[in-house]
Amino acid sequence: MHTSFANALAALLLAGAIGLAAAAPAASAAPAGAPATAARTQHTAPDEDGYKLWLRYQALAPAAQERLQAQARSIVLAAAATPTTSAAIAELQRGLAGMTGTAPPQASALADGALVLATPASMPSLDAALKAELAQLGQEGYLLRATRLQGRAVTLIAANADTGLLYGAFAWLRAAATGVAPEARSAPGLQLRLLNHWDNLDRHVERGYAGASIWDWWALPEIVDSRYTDYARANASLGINGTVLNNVNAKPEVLTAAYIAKAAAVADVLRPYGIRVFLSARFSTPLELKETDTADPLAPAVQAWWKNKADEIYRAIPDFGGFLVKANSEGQPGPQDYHRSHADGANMLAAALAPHHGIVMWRAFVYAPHPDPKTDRARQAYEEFKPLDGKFASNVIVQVKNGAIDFQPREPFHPLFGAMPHTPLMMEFQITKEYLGFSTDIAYLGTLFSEVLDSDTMQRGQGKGPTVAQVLEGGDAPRQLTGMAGVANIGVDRNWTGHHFDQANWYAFGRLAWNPQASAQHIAKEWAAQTFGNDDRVQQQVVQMLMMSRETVVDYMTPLGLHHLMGTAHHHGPAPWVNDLERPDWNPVYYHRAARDGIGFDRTASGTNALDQYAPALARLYADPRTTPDRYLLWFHHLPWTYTMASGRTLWAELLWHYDRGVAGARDLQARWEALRGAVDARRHAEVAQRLRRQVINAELWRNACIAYFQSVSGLPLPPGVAPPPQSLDAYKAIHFPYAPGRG
Ligand code: BDP
Repeated sequence: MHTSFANALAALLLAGAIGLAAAAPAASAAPAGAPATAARTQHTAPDEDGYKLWLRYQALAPAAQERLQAQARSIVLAAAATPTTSAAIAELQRGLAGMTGTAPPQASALADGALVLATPASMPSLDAALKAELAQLGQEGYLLRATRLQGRAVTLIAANADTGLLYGAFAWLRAAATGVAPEARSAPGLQLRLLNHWDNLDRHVERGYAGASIWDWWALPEIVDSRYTDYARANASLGINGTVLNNVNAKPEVLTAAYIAKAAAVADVLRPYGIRVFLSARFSTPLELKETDTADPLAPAVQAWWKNKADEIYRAIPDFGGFLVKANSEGQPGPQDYHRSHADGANMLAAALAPHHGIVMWRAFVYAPHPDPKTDRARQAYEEFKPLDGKFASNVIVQVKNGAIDFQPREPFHPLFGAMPHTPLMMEFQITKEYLGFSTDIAYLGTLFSEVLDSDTMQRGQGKGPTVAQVLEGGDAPRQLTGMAGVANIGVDRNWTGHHFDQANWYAFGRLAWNPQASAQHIAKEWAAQTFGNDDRVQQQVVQMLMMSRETVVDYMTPLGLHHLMGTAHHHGPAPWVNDLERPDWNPVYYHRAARDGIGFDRTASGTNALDQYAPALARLYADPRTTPDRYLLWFHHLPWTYTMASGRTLWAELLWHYDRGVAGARDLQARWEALRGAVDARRHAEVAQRLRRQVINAELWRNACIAYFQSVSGLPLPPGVAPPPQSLDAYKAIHFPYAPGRG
């Protein structure tokens, strides 16, 4: 056994199997573990621009450096050499060089202190217990161990496939950078862990606040930006394994030969990192390209067109993931244009992709084109999709937004989760902050995502689950497909996300897609340590800022279950007064229903009864405002301004209290950051400080405009201690943002 391992290893070494990419230059920053006091008094940290994201690999404190060096004196590949293992080794070398401040370890034969990457196939001598553990971890899971191999004390990264080794390498580096013991083993809870880019072919990013699209469609396929490799590294470090390159509001041209070649060039860069490329497909593509005279999914010519198109794509991209489709939603074409169902449409595309093992992600974000004024937009996705449960082909997964309206600062979980037991459902979160202050306001979405994932659907009764996370993971019945998608917040800004803190949202999404039951706070700590270093004071402060930030935004924008009060089209700033848009359900007044008698949307049996779409235990609980959590109160109930809250305050006073708490929270964020001046490099400190100033202005605007408006409706005086808005309601109404970024 031992000999066969040694032989295999020797063969690999001889074959030059071990990739020896040039390591990044050793970092010159002050040791991240330096005492906080030193950091406070000296301005030694060199400026950083944020490009490296959480993969900074800063030099550790001397003792930690020694420990790390002892664990990786050399690197041994005991697995088939592939572009993916080369990427893993290059990353280990880059990380070790940075964190230990020395030359990267080189390939060698097995020796004490080696860092070994092994698969059972290439290393039959692996201990039986380890092999048994590995057998449970699939193709993407990994084991990390300090163990003995052939009598040598080594650090072992073991996996069944090269992608698992890559993920294991990143996990090991993460543990080293954050100063914690690595998790002994890990495997993803969900299969599809995808970014959705809402990027157009002209590089405008719909709801993008970090500059133009990173995909330079014009330059591709000949010109391939090196940034794509760093994008892949960042995603692989989190376990993200797929990316939809183009906007769900898709153009037909993306499926022409020229664009398929461009997508193939991107796929070639991402492939070694375990990331597959997907495309958003416009349902009427063949018709619009004038290659068929209908887009009816039951027309044989249409079916043949899609089949040929799938064949063509797979010739260029053999591991193409499949299509994401927005159909019969907000003016997009779809099967209903031909009186066919969502299932007819999805299954037709699925049949074209099935021979190649591709999938269709069919979005459930739909609402009727001609709304009945009496109905409730929150009900519509459920009404259209619930009757189709069990009718989708096995390579279709329905992609459902986290809430029934639209990525609001807070929504109850979507009633479809738990309601379609015979259909795989994947989560769609929005990482870009369309409704939470773009990339100027700090709002850590780890807490938003976890709040949704941890929600009890009560399908089995109150407190009995399954949670939304468990539904996604397959619930009681193992699913063929599981997944989570996040609408990306990435652009060409040097720091990728516009706001340094918005990197945390990309990070949190990836970590939760890997493990939907992970803790948002734990993720925040990991991110803070890797992004700003291991100075305890910095780390604690940053984590506190992250953890309070989303609630702060909810407080100043949409407290107590209010929703969709944002400015028309661009969704920036307060506009609760808007009542004149083309569709009633685009107007903020439709959602808050504030009048002299009270405020809130009655979704109980006396109103639209959207509550009825939830499991009976939950519907019963939320039917009564007394047993509805305050955070969802006005989502489900229309209540008098004088309604007494659990706090003892009236609803009116409570609303004002939240607005004031929101502004105080924004100022607190600013003060906390100010206290870190000198402890964080000057450039990133200044860039965040500027945005925090802007966030305070935004919070004040929201608070003042909403109070001015709701007071004009309630007619109630402000209680003592509540400052009157400094301007008139008309003055707030006159504020417009015609050139706000990111519009659709
Ligand atoms: C809304 C966005 C719009 C998207 C739409 C969607 O405002 O730009 O196209 O969602 O998810 O939130 O399809």
